[in-house]
Amino acid sequence: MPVPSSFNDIVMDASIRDHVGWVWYQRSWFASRAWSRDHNRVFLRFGSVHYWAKVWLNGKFVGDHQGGHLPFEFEITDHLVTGSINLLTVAVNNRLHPNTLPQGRTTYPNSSLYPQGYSIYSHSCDYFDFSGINRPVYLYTTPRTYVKDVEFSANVVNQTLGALTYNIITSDVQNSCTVKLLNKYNKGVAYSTLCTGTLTVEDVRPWWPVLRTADQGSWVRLRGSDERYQLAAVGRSQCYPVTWDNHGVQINGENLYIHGFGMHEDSNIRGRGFDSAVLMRDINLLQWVGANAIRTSHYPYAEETIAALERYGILVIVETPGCSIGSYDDDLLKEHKRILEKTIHAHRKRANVIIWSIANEPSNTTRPDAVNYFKELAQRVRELDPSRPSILVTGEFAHTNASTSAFQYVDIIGVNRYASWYRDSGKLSIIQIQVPLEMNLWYRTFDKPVLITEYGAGSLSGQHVGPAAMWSEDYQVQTLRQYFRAFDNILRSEETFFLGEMIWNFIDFKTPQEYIRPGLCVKGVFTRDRQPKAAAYDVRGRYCSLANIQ
Ligand code: GCB
Repeated sequence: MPVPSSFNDIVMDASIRDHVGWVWYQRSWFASRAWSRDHNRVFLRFGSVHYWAKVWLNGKFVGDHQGGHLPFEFEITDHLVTGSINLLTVAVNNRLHPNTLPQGRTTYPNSSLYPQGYSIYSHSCDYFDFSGINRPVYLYTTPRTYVKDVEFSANVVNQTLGALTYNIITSDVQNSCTVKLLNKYNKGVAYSTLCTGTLTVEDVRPWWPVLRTADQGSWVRLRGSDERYQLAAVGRSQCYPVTWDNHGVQINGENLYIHGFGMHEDSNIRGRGFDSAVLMRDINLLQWVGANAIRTSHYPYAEETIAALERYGILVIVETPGCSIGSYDDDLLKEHKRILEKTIHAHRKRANVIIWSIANEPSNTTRPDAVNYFKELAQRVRELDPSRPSILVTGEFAHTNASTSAFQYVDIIGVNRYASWYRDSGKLSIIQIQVPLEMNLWYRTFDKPVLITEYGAGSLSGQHVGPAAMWSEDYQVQTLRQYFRAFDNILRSEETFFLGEMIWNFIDFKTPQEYIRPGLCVKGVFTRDRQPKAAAYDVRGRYCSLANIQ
């Protein structure tokens, strides 16, 4: 199997495409003597393996990891044989359980209509659960003493004076570090010899989502005191203060209006496998259409993706894999907290990460067990990252007016709403009536900003029906136009609470086999091979004018 890639769509074998359980990967390679342990440490890093990975090197167990959308790594210095061939073995199990995120279920029908031992497997979300080693695998070395991590936060004082507070975490205690802050032309702008401190920079320009050119931004480079280790790029820190209140979210004091998409990591053949060409195509489409934000529905995306979006000034709502949670208990809460912590840890340094999404469409959000569950998770976000707001995304049929529901604990209400699709199918005219009413009701109930995180209509690319009817491109165009009018009405009203609009979905994506969809969720504004449908031109008109782009 190629890596990175999902294994499902590579082969002409349905039993592999639909496989649930263990699969084994093996790879051998020659490790240079230059990597010898006298001078270096060697690490093995996985961008993500879906869902549970067990790793051996040369037959010796190295470690395991659970969680299908998060990076993990092991130090393999003591397992590696330099000057020789090494054998890496990775066992991967994609079976989801009621206590994994997302949840899955295996049932055994008690019926003579099925053979003995027959099992039925399903998972909680509607996307195809692509599995395998989905993201890149890296081998890298560090010196024996090395920089393990850098914590930092930045602020702008007095309009143009930047202050970067940092803490360098090293593998062994160090008395001094060489710290140099570079601007985007790689010119040093601040220096220190302390491992913990604050650097100030004159004349900084506050960050704002830009659309068009890639901005390398100001990177921080740090050198360990042994002069041999340089952390290439730790990414741009959160260089701006995000603030929020019950009316909206501000960046550097300026109100933000979000116009973007819910997405999936999904492409033909590779499935969820990371592909830098697909990523660049997506960024080009996001820029062309004028989007300023995406939500990593319904799991955290590759680090490479968030970093590339940062360079191009596209905001990101990072979501945990808590999709359509159907039952709550202490074990699941523990797992959700663990995954939430790892998600925040993986993406917290990116300037474009603006909101943490705790879950998408949980069920029974008024039930005491759910209320308590989300209270704890919202509290955990606040403890881990008080500098960004949290969001919880409602399902289509959540109770708008139950002020004691789980939504009371988060900072922003995310609303998924498919008027004239799942409800009142084919009745386009109700959109303008229902959508403003409901958004208002969410706001009134919770006194918090409301972001429409999903809305849209399915369209089969190339299908045209006049007058517009469901599944045609015409219907998708008409649906979005009705929503745009509804949003404009909300924005014109006296009350300010509407944080923005996110279409479901950016692209058509693969779904499990079922009779309500033709193998794909076709709500994409672009096809799965990343070509515009008719609706894309309307969206471009609106988003570019919202972004003030000609
Ligand atoms: C939703 C879900 C999303 C689905 C979408 C749909 O509410 O959040 O995962 O794909 O509806 O198209 O049904």
